[in-house]
Amino acid sequence: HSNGRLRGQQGVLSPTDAKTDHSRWRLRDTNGVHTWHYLESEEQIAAWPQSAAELHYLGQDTGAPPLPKAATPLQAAENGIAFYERMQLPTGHWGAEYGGPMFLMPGYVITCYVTESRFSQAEETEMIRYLFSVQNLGTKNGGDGGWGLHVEADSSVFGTAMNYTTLRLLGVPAEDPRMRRARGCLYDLNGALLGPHWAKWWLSVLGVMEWDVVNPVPPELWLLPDWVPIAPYRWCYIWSKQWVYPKADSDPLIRQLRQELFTQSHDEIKWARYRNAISPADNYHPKTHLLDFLNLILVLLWIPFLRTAAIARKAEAWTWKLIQMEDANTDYGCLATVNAPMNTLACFVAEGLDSHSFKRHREKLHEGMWMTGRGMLVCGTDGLQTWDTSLSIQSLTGIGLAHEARYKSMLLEALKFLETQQFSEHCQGYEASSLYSDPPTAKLSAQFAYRHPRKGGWGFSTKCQGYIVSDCVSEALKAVLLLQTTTNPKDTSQKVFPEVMSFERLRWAVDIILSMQNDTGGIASYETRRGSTKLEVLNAAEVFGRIMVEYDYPECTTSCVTAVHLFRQVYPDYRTKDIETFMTRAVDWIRKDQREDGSWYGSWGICFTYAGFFALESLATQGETYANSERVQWACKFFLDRQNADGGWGESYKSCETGRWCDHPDGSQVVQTAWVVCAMLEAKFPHREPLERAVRLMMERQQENGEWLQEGIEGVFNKSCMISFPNYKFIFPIKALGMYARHFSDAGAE
Ligand code: LAN
Repeated sequence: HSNGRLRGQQGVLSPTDAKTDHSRWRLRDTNGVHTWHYLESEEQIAAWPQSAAELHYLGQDTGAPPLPKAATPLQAAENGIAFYERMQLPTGHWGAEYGGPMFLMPGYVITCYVTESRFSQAEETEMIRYLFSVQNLGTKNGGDGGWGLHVEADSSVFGTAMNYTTLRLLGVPAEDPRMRRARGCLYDLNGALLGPHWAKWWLSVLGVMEWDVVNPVPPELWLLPDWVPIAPYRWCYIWSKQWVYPKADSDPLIRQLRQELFTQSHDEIKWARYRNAISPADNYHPKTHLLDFLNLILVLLWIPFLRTAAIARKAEAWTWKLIQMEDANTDYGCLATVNAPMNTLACFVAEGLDSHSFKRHREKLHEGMWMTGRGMLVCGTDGLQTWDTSLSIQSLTGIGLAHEARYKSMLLEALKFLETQQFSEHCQGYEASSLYSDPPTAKLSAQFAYRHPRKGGWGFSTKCQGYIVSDCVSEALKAVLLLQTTTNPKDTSQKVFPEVMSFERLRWAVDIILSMQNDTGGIASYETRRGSTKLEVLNAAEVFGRIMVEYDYPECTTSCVTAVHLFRQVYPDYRTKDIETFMTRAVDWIRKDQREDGSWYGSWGICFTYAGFFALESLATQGETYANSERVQWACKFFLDRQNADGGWGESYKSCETGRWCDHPDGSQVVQTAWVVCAMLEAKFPHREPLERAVRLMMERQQENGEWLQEGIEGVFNKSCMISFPNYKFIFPIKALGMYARHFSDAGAE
């Protein structure tokens, strides 16, 4: 029941679909690294009881007791915490189903199919259930039988061809009525030949298409000088080898897929003619003529005449080296579940089934999988542990409850978790190199796979994953600082939490943050911007926009601004001048990024409600609020003009695609309502009435046990792909209710 209200997300599960026994699934938490296990024996089951968090992830009743009905916003926040606290995992953090993108499981399943390393029976059964549960059938997205780029999207060739193939590889017969519907949808879209680059790449690996259909991704690009960091090297490696599943021609299933995925006869397809063919449903970001032209040169001139075997070998060797560096720096987990199966395949091709690299990859793929009541899915990353934990801590400190004895053990565990997740080393070899300086500065070097310094930072999921992100560093730093400075209100000389992290380690984090500012003043996500945005003319992805270089984001910029702002209050003497300059330039950038209608465009949450909340927090650090700033008034007006009659806000993911506000088809959303309330409170908006109505909505939607139910999807990346943040429905309403109570005094919002 917990995941009960999944608006618009339900497909059609047939009662005859195989299902595992959900009472046997367990989540192992090894210092934050997550793996799901299906217990086979009764002894195992008896020895390892299912926790409330596991029941929650599986969409079942968690046994959380009904609570006294909240009469005031603060009581509602406390009820929310009471429920959320039960979801904390053994090592002190929070976890969640991190689904949304519909192109990740295909990479996993194709890789395991062609390397003949299968999933367990239980996993396969549940992966099939998941894909059917999100198929566009019934009332979902017109019910045409396909899949889109992400769970809430309309059907596309990419989604449909890839997930259809995945289900077939997992053993679903072509005659299943839902598969027939899916084929019908694919044929209406004119078949798999009109898929984007990515679909063509994976289907060529599988041997269902031929490599001629794939626009070239030659690894030679990586032999160019370092200042052109342009190509995705893992694809290059496999492309260069033109590797194909060796049994493709003899495998009956592959031969069937060759008939099922196309509207014309497979043998007669002239593959090279379809290199640039793409369905309008998939073409979010058309390629430029320049890129088409360059591809033509590669195909007509470079590959047949100029690319000697020696060049190819040299380029392959270098891209292989880059793959190995990525593996070493992420313990074979890779940046995300999108490149993890590609690196897995590369290691298989280069080193074989019995190599350490392949075996370790195969294990690590597991960490990206997540079990739900609707089946098993592949997450966007190996989780969101550090990010959600930092935000969760702040929702409590932000509302003045962190000193209370009843929350002490929860918060102390969370603090200790963050301590274990800070990077204590840069990428391999970095510190020993001449590039290293203290404090670190952003330097680009092929020697370190172009990685930014990372010592002192935090990542999004775990330290194991190996990448820092500007805002993950910042939010974690804030969480640690806020807890370590929490005092007993009756005796402010008394600290509530021990000093788990020393000044030394906190200053490393600040050093990292300061190294991430761009010349614009703004801050990007993983690194500083390393090339001109004009490189977008070479964007070959078709399904994504704004991906060739890093961009400045109001969200990341704000996280960094608020982190150094807080740090400066606690340690006023460290790099005082640098911090001052950093903040001034960053907030100036935020001001410039405001649009004419008073809003900010969000890149990581949907959309204007998310970014506006961050931007107003940045301005608040400079004392810029409703009382003294036209720009802030303007931002508040943008929100007030869009408040629904029921007091809430609801914004559709179409806002991200179109760059214009689009109402959510299901009306107000608890999470977005909470973002706006936080935003307006940061702005010190003086009128109570509109916020009171919003608060009432959040209170009405709260369940008896303190929980909020899942509504529409919350997050986004690359403009077109949505991704879920299930804990936001706890983190932000709790924060908003508590902030409201602090600001306006906690009189009942009846
Ligand atoms: C994420 C998810 C979290 C997100 C926030 C922390 C919310 C953001 O503020 C900074 C960027 C970050 C960390 C982020 C970056 C890119 C990620 C890791 C993802 C969107 C999740 C998946 C994505 C990863 C690169 C896979 C992308 C797939 C492609 C097709 C490129």
